Amino acid sequence: MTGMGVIPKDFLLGAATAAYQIEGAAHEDGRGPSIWDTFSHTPGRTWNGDTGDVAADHYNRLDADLDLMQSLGLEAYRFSISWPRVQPGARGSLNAKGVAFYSRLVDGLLARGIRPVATLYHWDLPQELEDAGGWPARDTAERFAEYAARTVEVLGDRVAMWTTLNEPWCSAFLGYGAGAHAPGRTNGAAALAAMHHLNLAHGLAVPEIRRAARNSPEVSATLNFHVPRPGSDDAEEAVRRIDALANRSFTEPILRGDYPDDLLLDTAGVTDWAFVRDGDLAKIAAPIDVLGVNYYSTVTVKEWDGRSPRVGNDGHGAASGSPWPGSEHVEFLPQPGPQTDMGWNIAPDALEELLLRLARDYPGTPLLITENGAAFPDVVVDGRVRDSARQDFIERHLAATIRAREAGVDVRGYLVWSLMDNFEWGYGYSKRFGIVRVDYDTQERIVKDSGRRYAELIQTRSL
Ligand code: GBH
Repeated sequence: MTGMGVIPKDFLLGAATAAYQIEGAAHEDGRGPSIWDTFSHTPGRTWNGDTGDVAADHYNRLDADLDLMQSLGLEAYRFSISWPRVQPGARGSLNAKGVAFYSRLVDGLLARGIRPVATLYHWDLPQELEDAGGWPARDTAERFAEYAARTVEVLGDRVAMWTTLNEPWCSAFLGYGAGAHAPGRTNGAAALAAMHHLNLAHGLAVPEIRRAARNSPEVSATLNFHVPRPGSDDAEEAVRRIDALANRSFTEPILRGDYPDDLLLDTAGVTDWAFVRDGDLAKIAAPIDVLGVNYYSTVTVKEWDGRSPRVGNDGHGAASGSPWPGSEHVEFLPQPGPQTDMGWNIAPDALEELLLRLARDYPGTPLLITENGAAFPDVVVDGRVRDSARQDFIERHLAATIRAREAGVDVRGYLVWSLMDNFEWGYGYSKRFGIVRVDYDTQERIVKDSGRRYAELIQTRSL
């Protein structure tokens, strides 16, 4: 059956979003400020000065958006909970109005037969915690575990799948190293301390979630994976360095209870690693039930020869720092082949390869694609959004995922990024990832051709 694939009945198909990217309502119902409010309101930090103040106004359009999800036939919906909305100031009891919103969201999903997949942290750190040191400070990990416990206490009777952190690599290395994300700091040692405290936050939260949930939930972390490719004949070392800093910096402590030796060596000139205390690694390695995998593209790397002009250290725009402490000399070459509107190359085979590798390196850990998708400029013709490039992207990556599953990888589902167009962080509203178009003037939603096709895939279960 060449070109045809069957999507198994128990393979979960859904879509994902994140609080700051869609909710808006930045000042409503007692929500406090996060580092992304501060960052996006700082001139020069985001494209066009865009902020998430209004975004897709999802906070005020919840019921209509739930109906939209139902009309697409989604089996699962991955959303994130805004920490500053449910616990403004990051201390003490929860904000009832903030909790009420997520409670309505969860009930609305369950009423429509859609499985809620809740992420506790998708980058919106309460500003008060950043003022006290942010992720480079150990206390932030303790505060996160407490917020997780309190939040699961109120929603854990209905949510069966929890994710601690979304893409801690981005929080640590884009936030504190490159400065391309909030809080916009550019210090390699701080980025590595942030990495460790994010790992610790995850590990401290896992038992809290299990204790507070009362329904034996599936607990996970979501990591973003870089798939580095050699950009020259002698690029093995560059590939190894990027894999260590981007991938094994999180998979090894979380799934094996240790930091890789090569990572320690590569960063020895940047930090003495004194932030790792006795007992931390055992806590970080608290068993999880699922690993969330976010995959977008490969990167092509090589060692800088020290002579020719150095190529930029990745596609993170105007950032003044580096997300690669100790490996700043690695060059990121322009990507061969077709690309999305982000300048990221399109490589579905690399997703299949990544899944096979994770299954081999970390056997016994079920996987879930928690994000995969693409930005393309929309072509709107007579009110219809002709986004065949996005449709093709999704179909090919879903097919790659199914191939990995047929090869024996325990991959449980695929959640497309994103349900709807949204605030694309430093790129503001200039990039559209949705399978549903958002008109930011009217807040009208239009299901794109990719969304129609996705709904059909869910129904027919054939590719
Ligand atoms: C995710 O980040 C986020 O979870 C989500 O909020 C966001 O909207 C979505 O993806 C789309 O960006 O940058 O050239 O080095 C993904 C972040 C994307 C970071 C791929 C690493 C590698 C290519 N990752 N990127 S490059």
